[in-house]
Amino acid sequence: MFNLAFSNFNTTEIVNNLKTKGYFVFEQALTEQYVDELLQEIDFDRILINTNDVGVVIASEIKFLTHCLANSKKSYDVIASRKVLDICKEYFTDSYKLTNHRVYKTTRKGHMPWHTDNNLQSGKQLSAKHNMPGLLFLFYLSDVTTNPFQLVKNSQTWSRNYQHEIYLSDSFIENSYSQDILTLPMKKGSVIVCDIHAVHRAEPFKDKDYTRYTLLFQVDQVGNEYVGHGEKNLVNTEYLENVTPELMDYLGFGFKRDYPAFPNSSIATMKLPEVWNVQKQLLSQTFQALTKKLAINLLPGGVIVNAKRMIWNLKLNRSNKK
Ligand SMILES: O=C(O)CCC(=O)C(=O)O
Ligand SMILES: [Fe+2]
Repeated sequence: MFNLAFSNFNTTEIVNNLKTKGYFVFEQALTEQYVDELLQEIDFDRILINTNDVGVVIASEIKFLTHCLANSKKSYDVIASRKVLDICKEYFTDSYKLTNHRVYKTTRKGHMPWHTDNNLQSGKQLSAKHNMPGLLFLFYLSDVTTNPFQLVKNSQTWSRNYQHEIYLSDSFIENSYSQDILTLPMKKGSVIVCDIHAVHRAEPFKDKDYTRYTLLFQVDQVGNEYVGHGEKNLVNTEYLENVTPELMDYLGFGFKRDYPAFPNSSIATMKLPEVWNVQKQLLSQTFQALTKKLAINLLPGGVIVNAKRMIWNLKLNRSNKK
């Protein structure tokens, strides 16, 4: 999973960086092969509509697999890796929890505002900023040349002064902090860890041929006064190999979760070409469903049961002969 250079990189040094500078960056932390295999687990072309599973949804130009702990073993293994847990264990002074996570594919354009991730929510809405310590982990799953993560250096020390703002304006940051902006174009597999109180964004872009893949997750030191803080973690039990109390606490076993999965999606958050694609798929599936319904309605029930029995026996005979 991780390149040796990252696995062997001293955790205390990572944590010192986080504590003193508010961020830590490592190029190509994940191996290329691992990233390729992770992306193969996710079919970004299959969008959830009356599908009885977790999967991909669309919100404007971004496709999300929010519940990657349930649908991508490779994502699970990164999020629950010893290295990540070690960083958290050393960084936080009290129990910490995974509060949200997702893999997403960004295309064409985006204009993310400057913001911090210390958010409290009431239902779907951001309601206030909190003071809990927290870490944002962001892995690039493709070479990021455009739309890179940007961070305002040292902003974790002053962002509290703007707690009443949901976002900070582009002009405010450009006028007051342009010298402090760190822009991070990096290769596939690179990781950025940063204090959730640091002001950051994905640099705005417009390029119809560009695609960026990202794995993001956030860990907060959730105290008892914030019961319900975080999105629910749907975990595929097949992925859990070594269930320790540490892991259970991190994944939030038995801990209440009040926030809806991000993004809040529906047909209305899809772009017209995507809606059109879905219409095409629906048309062919509707046709299939209609033909099946017609056959079922026309044939007596007994005939269908007998046909199924015949098919079953044919298959059985064929496999017995092998
Ligand atoms: O994708 C990125 O570069 C930043 C994402 C981010 O900050 C967020 O989703 O809160
Ligand atoms: Fe963010």
